[in-house]
Amino acid sequence: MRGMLSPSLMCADPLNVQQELTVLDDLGVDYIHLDFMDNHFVPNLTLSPELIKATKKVLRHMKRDIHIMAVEPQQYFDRMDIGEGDIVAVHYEACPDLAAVLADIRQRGATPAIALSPDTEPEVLTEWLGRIGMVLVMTVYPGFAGRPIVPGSMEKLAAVRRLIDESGYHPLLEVDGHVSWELCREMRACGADMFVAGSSSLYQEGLDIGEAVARMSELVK
Ligand code: S6P
Ligand code: MG
Repeated sequence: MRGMLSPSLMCADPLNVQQELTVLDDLGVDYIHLDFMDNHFVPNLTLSPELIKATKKVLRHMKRDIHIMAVEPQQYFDRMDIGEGDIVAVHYEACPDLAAVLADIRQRGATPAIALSPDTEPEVLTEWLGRIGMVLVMTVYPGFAGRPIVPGSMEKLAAVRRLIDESGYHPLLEVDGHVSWELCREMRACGADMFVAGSSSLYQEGLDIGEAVARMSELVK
């Protein structure tokens, strides 16, 4: 399978959200990465549930890749209008009843996913791989764009890849955090399928978005 891009909307121009979405959609990008934060699980706030819901009005082909960095993530599902076609990642560390949260996402017709913060061991995934459509590995500490990669992240990505391959299940593997021009190829070699592209790549100032998408797609193909 070719590597897929998931540009991070929190890194795009906040005054031109609709245009940013339309341009990416027209370029044939597979996913748009939508970060939600609650200022508790992480010390920041980003896209609102209402903005995440509103993206549905303009997206035609591009799918929503929703990353919820919040405790009790279920409380936001209605407000984000989660449904068919969405991938919804909740944090392993934030869900005491993970089975119920994943079942809720699936029941809405969306694809459940588990996100792992940098300090969480890959092995916690073992019992869940048959119940999810994607694993999101964070290679920076969650909460902000523009952070440095956490040492050991490549090894962790490769370890999650092995775990998935040995499980007999086929969830996608997404990498989120400092997916730079320099590192995205190595992340691909470690087994990532989906690449969250933010301030380390697509959203660097002065780049033509069409050229940047083409260049990154080629690097992770
Ligand atoms: C961070 C969030 C990420 C960022 C992404 C930004 O907590 O989950 O999705 O948007 O990491 O990309 P970069 O290249 O600035 O790290
Ligand atoms: Mg994210």
